[in-house]
Amino acid sequence: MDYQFKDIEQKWQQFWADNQTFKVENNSTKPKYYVMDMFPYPSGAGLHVGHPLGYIASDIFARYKRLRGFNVLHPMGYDSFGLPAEQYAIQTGQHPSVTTEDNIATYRRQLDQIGFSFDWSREVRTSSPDYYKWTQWIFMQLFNSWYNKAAGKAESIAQLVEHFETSGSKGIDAVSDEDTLTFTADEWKAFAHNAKQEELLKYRLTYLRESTVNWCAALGTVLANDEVKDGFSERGGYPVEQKKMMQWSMRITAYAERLLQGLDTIDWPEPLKEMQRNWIGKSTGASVKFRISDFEFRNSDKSEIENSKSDFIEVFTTRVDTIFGVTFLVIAPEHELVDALTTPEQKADIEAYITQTKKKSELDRMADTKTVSGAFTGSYVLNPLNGEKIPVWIADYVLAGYGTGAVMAVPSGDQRDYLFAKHFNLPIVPIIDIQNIETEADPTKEGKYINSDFINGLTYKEAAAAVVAKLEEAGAGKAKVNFRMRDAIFGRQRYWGEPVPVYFKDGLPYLISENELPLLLPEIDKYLPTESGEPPLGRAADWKHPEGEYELSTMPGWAGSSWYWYRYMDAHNDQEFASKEAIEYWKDVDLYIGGSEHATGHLLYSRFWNKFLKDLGFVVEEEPFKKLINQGMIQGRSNFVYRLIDAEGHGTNTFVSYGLLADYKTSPLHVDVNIVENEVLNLEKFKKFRAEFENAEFILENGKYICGVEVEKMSKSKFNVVNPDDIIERYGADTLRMYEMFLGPLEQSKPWNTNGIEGVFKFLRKFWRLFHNEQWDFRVSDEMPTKAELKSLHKIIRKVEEDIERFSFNTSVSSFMIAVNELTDLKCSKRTILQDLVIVLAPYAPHITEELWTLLGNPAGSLSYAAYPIFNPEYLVEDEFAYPISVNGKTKMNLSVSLTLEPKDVEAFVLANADVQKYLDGKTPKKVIVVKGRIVNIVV
Ligand code: ANZ
Repeated sequence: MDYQFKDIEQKWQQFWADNQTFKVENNSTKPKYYVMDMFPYPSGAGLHVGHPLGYIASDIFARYKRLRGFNVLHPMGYDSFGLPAEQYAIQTGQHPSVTTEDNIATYRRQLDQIGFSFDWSREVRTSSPDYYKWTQWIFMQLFNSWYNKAAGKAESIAQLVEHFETSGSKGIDAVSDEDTLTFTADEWKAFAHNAKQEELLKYRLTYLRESTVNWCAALGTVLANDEVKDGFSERGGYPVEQKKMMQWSMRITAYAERLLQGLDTIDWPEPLKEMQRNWIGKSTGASVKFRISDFEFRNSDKSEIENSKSDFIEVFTTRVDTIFGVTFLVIAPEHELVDALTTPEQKADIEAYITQTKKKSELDRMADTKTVSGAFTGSYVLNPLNGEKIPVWIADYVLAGYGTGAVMAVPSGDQRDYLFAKHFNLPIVPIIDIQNIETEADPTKEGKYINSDFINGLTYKEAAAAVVAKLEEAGAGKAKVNFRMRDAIFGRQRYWGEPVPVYFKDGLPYLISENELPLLLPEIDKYLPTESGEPPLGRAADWKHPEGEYELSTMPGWAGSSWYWYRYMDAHNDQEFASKEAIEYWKDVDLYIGGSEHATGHLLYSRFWNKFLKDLGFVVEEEPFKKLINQGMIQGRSNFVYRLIDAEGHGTNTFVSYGLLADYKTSPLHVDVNIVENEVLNLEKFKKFRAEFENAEFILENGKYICGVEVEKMSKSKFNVVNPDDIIERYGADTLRMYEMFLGPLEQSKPWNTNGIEGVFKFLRKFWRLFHNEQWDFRVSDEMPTKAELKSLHKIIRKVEEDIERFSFNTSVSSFMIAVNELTDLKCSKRTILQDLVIVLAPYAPHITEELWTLLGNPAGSLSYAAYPIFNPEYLVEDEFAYPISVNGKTKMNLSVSLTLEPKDVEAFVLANADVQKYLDGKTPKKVIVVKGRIVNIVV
């Protein structure tokens, strides 16, 4: 029979499902291998051909690893909480769970058609209560933990309380809020219950914090920094403003150093690691306290300064060596001391400036390095080393959330400070002996300090150390490491997410008890905030904890995806998020494939939760994803038609073919790529593409309408979306799989171009033909293979092995084509050759190979667990060599001689050759030089 891909593919997909071919157990004598994909958010649009790219690669790898004798875990699931289903619910009233269900069904149907070897018995859905029960449980563990810096890990709040009860706050070295209290054991015991709870909240790894958030009014929620692009929401493009709100936060900063160190231990793409390093943003420097000068001269309320428990401004600097060049201080407009520092004369200026900065987002503030703006508070501080009086300004280039929200400005050392000083006519004290102060001082230049007291003449390193020592002596500063990363906001004012397992009593949060988990998402009448502006959960009638009010925000999108690889290990466990045995067996993900857009979101949060779970002893590995690959984007390949413009400049209903554009005035228009083949427009289909084209006319070239082409993002609005269903319908899944790999290196972005797919399809048909005679009857022979056949086979065995191990999937495809061409030319139908070839091709084209494998007489379904053929280098040894034969130094011809012959036999063989004789012209050679495997030189 000819290659009937449809029947074959359906048959095997059904077989795999019925027989649970890819179900794995959590134990085996084989070594384990865990291959995971970034699970999809099931959107309404379904999959386009770009989505499966990574899934196909990981599936090839998983299938290959099975053939190599590994016990392979290759699961799939759905990241099914999220905004689009909720937006749809707002528009249509349909419950997001219904939309989600429908979308999952579409995804599943599409995924099944591609022939993935997923163990579907382990499917997870983050929105299902038996999953989010454990997301809530992890939240509870975080709430019940604090970070002990001395121990370098998270410990239980109960341990902290015990310490407070025996030793008070002394000896606690924690990552906590800034404003923790100092107390003795007796004082602690005397604290009221609420005061204790308030204090503990400052230590918990998930805690409430008033923070400036990215508030998107149109979406009715807070967004993470990476969900905001240039002041607009990434989803929907709605404006985002800065707003203060009480929010759940995750103390990810506790793990900053470990998150940084861990990067050196994992096999991830370097650019991705670099993005995480930048995000974490470690800076080594110093904190310096500048005492506030003369505050009795000011009218402002002194008690404010006393209340804030400081009569100094603390700055963070990476250039403490420049302290003698400080001529003013700048604090963020949001700094807590602004009110206290503002003198009555300056009040109007300062207030006007604050109003102005509120309009700018933090991103704008960071991005703008040109505009200079600020206002003087009217107050001064004193330089701790030379006692100089320094004015304090506010300006929006200083960010409230970074360092201490205050900088010592050194106009002779820092570009922004320089521009600021110039603009406001503030003094500039040169401290480094270089000509051009606009060039940032080079800290590696040695012995260049001037006007800098005791550090004049020192090197940069010596200077920094000397200044820190002096500051420490004076109690005015110390060395400090600062991280740019902030604690992560952990809440959304939305419906379709995990409820936070917390209720409030007297304004303080308490966990519900573990046996109340899962805290189910309640039903509500509308998916909108309440009239009083509370999140949608505020609408739920009778949704109340016996002890108090439930938290009304839900968890953010990243909650469920921060631990899902563990759930796959033991997906149906209702006692634990995964059993200890399962975790000890699978340990971590060996290969994780997904998009680079998750570089700082998901991949950072997952590492954080993993480290936390490790600290508590629930998991065994410090890092969750050993190796990670980012697949490139598949771009769309858009097609265009060109509308003729008439003399008045109006569009007509006539379209000009691409090759004739030079002769006409036209305007381009996207046309559905599905009605274009090899750039030729299907005119009939075009007339039906839109009603307005019904009577379209065409100016053709050579009787055809040729479309223009451009590479763009694949998107509905550009009519360039290619659906895998259509490709499968036409060519089958095996062709789709191979073709997606054939497009180019996995990591690279590349345009989808259906033009080359025929070639891949023809290859599979040719492969099928190897096993059949002219009449398409299945026929293989049991004859011994020839050397040439063995050579072809072993070349591909080695090539595919090398390629897959290097994740170079595209290069194998062309090698398969070469192998099949060679074997076709050799008219090879030998069982031993073809059977091994089937195994080697199986990871790429699993359906056609399963069919042939059974036709070869093997038990159905056993191909997935066959053994990958062992490469034998002997078959590749060349046994003949085409010697260049040179006569008196001139190469005359080439002559193939067996490489097993010794030089004197080669000589005899060559001289006996009739053609060589002709060149010798009857003469007897004076000398014959044979270099084995290289050349034969005859001197006459
Ligand atoms: C004095 C100085 C002199 C500085 C000099 C730089 C150059 P990174 O590496 O990013 O940590 N800074 C500190 N806190 C800030 C804030 N909240 N907003 C804006 N800028 C802030 O940079 C740290 C440096 O950035 C610090 O060192 C401080 O300026 C500024 F020649 O202090 B520097």
